Amino acid sequence: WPHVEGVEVDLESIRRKNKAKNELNQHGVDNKQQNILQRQYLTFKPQTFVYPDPVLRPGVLGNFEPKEPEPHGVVGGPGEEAKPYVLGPDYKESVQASIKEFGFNMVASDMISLDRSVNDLRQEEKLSANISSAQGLLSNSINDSVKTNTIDSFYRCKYWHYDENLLTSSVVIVFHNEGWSTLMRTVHSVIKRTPRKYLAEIVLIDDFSNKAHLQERLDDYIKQWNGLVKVFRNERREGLIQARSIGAQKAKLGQVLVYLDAHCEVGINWYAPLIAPISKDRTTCTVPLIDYIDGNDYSIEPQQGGDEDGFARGAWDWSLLWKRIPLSHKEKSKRKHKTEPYRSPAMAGGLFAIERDFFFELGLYDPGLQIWGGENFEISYKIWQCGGKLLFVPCSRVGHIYRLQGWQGNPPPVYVGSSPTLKNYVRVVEVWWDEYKDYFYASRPETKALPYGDISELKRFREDHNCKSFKWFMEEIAYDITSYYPLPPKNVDWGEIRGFETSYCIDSMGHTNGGFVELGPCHRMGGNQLFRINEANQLMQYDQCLTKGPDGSKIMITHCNQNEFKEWQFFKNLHRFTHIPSGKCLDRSEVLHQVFISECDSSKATQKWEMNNILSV
Ligand code: UD2
Ligand code: MN
Repeated sequence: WPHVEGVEVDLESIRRKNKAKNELNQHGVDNKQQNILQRQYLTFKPQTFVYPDPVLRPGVLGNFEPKEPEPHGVVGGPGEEAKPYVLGPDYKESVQASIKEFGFNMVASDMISLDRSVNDLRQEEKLSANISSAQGLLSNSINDSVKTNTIDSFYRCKYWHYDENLLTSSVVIVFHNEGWSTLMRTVHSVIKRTPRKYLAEIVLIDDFSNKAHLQERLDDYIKQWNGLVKVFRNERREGLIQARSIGAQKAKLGQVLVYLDAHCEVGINWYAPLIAPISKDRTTCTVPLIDYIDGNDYSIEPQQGGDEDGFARGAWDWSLLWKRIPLSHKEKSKRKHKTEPYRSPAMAGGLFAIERDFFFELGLYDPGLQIWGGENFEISYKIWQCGGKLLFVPCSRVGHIYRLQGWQGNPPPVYVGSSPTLKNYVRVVEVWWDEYKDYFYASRPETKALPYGDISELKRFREDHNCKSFKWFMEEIAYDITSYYPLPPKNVDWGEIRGFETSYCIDSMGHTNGGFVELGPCHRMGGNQLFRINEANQLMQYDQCLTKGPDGSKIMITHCNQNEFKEWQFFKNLHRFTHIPSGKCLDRSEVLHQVFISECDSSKATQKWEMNNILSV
């Protein structure tokens, strides 16, 4: 890895502002102090240390493990030990309002201590048998695999011992208009559960929030930590992706950057297991297991959808939606113990740790990615294809609050233009997917016309760093993704399906999974009027197929995999869609706006259709 100095992200405006004042003085750390810390940082390079691998010592609690239960926020108080905290009906209106504004029940959150205790979700004694009987079993068993299994079922995360000289970290949290107590609980949990000698700083990047509580109140509140927690403010809304790159530049003290969303709670002894693999190999990037914090009652549970141990790997479908897939046999067999880190093709995006210099060497995030989405894949591909590794770490657990339905969201700023997330996806597949990008366009044909900007710098980066091909990546790392998400067939045609020479188009009306499609005025915006017909004879919208409904005639839209509902043929010149199984033709009633199949009759105008590409969405 040749060393590349900090890659230019468009930070001019911020730089101009900050040149005038000394940021560090402003936040309570003077220059001298910073120089000392920087020097320590420079002499504390990973290369100069040999970090021993963690060892599992059955029967002896690992280092950094709390010997006593950690202090409660408010003993027996609301939400302690992550017990569900349910509010009575009196609060209904204020709860609804807070969900709309922040995506979470802030009324409940505000009542829960910022220092609350959490439940320990790490893998531990599976059987209720006590440790001495486990030890008995161990010493009696000669067979190694019995031994391993026994260790695995009796002793889990608590019994790993980590090196005492782990790398230090800057924890970076970017936020835009987040609720107060969920943001501050993130900060509190990090301070409370991270050994102080490893926590260099917590860097908050305020992505141009406009809520009063995130201004002076925040500045005042963090003074209690004497400079350990700092806040930097973007002068315009950058979006979470560039805000994280800015965070990498601002966070100068830690050797590792640990990113968290602004509504997390770190678990017990989260730090050592997450950082140890990076101390061993600086091109390794790690991700904790992300637990599910309920945004209504703040209980914490493991996420659904992993394997029998609750483990999953990160993946995608060919339209670039985030997916989780179980641990493969191959990854399982690479490890001796279930609680060891395992390889994952991709990360979810919000929570991860990466060595600071390594992140700069990777060029941080693509500066052309805007606001939200796709950056998790960009960084995953970049890491794997350019010589790094991405590991999920079962013993490091961090809870994340998922936004509730009813959240008003954060519309992107005007300067970004339309569909920033889709443009991000296009940039990512154009740079990293090589010939596989055709499968993305087959799944999202409308993105082909999106202006995604200049990617020549990124392509040059790929060459200069001898990054491997996507084909290599698909064969070596993401080898089983196609067994969950098969490569999609090519499209024969795509666009809106318009009644021939009319202004009415087939519209899913947002229905899925068994709803009916209807006719609506053509709007040429894609979305619910965007369909595609592929070489497998499927007529699709996103991951849904059209087929005939239970009455045998009305057209239904329902989820399908590659082998289902291969039922349609489009005769472009005849303006006809034929439903192969019934031999009938696609038809419509213009008065009732229904779409159905009926006996083919070439004299019927309502059986004539055209499929028009929509070039600007
Ligand atoms: C997931 C990720 C999130 C990010 C996103 C895709 C997890 C748990 N979460 O969605 O981190 O990778 O996918 O891009 O993996 N924010 C800003 N500026 C903005 C918008 C958001 O600073 O313009 C902040 C926001 O306050 C939060 C973070 O960025 O702290 C992530 O945003 P989110 O929580 O809305 O994303 P999420 O969890 O739905
Ligand atoms: Mn989030």
